[in-house]
Amino acid sequence: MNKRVEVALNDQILKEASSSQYYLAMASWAENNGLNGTSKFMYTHSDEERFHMLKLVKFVNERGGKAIIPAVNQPPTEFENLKSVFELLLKHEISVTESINNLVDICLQEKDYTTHNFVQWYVSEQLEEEALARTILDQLKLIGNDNGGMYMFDRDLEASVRASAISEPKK
Ligand code: OFO
Repeated sequence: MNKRVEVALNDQILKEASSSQYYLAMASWAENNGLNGTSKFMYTHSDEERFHMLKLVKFVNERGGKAIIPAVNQPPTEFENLKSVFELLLKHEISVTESINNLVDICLQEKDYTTHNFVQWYVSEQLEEEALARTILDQLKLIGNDNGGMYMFDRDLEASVRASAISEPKK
């Protein structure tokens, strides 16, 4: 496997692992603050990021490279409020998108069209994830500081996680 591509894929493994831990920290914070829907959403999201990481690990190894299982930095234990959690999620996803785009660039420069093809799955995934985070933030902006609205939001989020688990059991 092309060395430069291998290094970039390993960097991405670290990013996906860090994303998984970050969202796990958010899930745990939400659970401790009575936000069950948000907590379920974040636990699910954390699992998805772990799956993104595993997909990369397997790809690197199957293509004759060596996947490096990384140590990750400890994520925060406290968050300001519900809105700031989703703002951080969007900010984080935007940085992941940049790194995926960088990976696409490297594949093209190195003429590694197989990896380029593989990475397209991540390009579409990022599109979806950013769009979802923006939709959620728009809803939270409308709710403002209304506690009743916040309660409904959390409940709706729980229902949507349950519904998507039924329609697409694994990602
Ligand atoms: Fe949400 O990031 Fe993975 O790819």
